[in-house]
Amino acid sequence: MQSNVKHTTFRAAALSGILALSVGLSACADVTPAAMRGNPVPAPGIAMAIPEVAVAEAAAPAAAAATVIDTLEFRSFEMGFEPAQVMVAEPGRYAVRLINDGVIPHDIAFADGTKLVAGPGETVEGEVTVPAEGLSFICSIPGHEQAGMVGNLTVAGQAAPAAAHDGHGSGPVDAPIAADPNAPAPVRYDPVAPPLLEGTVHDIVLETIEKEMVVAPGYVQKVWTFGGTVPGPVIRVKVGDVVRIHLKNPNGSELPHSVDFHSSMVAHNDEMTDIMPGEDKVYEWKAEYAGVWMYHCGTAPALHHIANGMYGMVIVEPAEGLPAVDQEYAVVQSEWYLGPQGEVSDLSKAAASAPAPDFVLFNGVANQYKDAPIKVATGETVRVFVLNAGPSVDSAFHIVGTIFNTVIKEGVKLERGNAGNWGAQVVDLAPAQGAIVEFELAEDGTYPMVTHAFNFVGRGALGIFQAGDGDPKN
Ligand SMILES: [Cu+2]
Repeated sequence: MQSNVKHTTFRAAALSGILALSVGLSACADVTPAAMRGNPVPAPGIAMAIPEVAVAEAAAPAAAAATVIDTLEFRSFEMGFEPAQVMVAEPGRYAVRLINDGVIPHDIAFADGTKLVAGPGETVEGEVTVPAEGLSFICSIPGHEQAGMVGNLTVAGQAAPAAAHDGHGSGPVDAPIAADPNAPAPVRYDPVAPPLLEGTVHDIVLETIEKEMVVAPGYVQKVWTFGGTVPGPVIRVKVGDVVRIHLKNPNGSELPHSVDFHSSMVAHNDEMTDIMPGEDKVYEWKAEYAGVWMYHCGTAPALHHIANGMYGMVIVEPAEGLPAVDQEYAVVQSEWYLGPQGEVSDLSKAAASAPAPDFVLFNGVANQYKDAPIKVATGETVRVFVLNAGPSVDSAFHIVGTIFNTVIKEGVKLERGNAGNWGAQVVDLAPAQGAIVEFELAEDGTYPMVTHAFNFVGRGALGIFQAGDGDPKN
């Protein structure tokens, strides 16, 4: 265990500043710890500006200010605190300094409700009272606790506080989440693939929208999206096109976001960097290779931003285009790891080494094409662009009752009419892989679309293609 914080130079240089700050804080009407919300470090002399009456009121608490025992300094980063385990000599009032070395906002939220929030590169100060039994702390920004931003303050000679951290964030969920009978009906994601964008240079606005979504009948989650839907919009271009993505993170978002287009060749630390709420940036790329590609948010923890809805499909056709077919659909397989109703998905579930998603699904909503089948005419040619967005589970994409006569998976092609007349039953897609499959439905009836990993079929990975009226008997 690490002993106390490194405060030597800080203390020598800034003790008087801390004391002044303590007086300033005490002068506020509400001095409860919960009222502290990351007070920026005051400029020198700011305490002198406090009105006289406030100073007078602060006379009694000034004694409390004198009892500040020491200064505890924490650095936050993606994703942790340094130090994370701190032992203090005695219970009592401590000054707290949070230095955010990270590139995204963090906070330090103590179990008693005290919280300091620091933007990237920012330093904030406050105070906390450490009881004899110690205090645990986390970063309360969604996902950060589960990603490792946890720590403990202990008092010398006392047992460590319980690891559980009540009342903060959305900790691990052990009990199954119950369906809410009053949840609205899910919104169906249109599976029809969009047409090729016209022209050769495309300006596309992509907004990172945080919102509530019904992810399965009875289950509402606070999801993060591109463009307000999960998956985000399908972007369809051809080899040689230039795509300029205008990524916007609206004011009012809770989190920074970013985007990573697998269809592009750009430096990770250039186009894919985070943008804060209220910011925007342009991510320009040239479509050099044909394929079915993933795009996703890469902001740390990327697992959480993907698991919470930030992914979509790019179709890059060859320059000469794809042969015409009668129907085209776009299907994205992914997983939901439910958090409590109305909250974000549970990162600790998603991060399990053997992930057990609550739902595996096509186009964001469990069972939506079982409940409202995709209707085609018997015998017509059907093309499906398939992407496995994961984040972590493989797809064994299969349509019961037909055979794929064409599969183009990650640049490898099985083509209708090949010598030998080879066909395919399943296209195997690891997370982030994409494919094109083509088939026909031989007679009127229903043809279930599944991942042939059948443990997931009962968890939402079931859709129906309906040929004709769906009844083979008439
Ligand atoms: Cu994001």
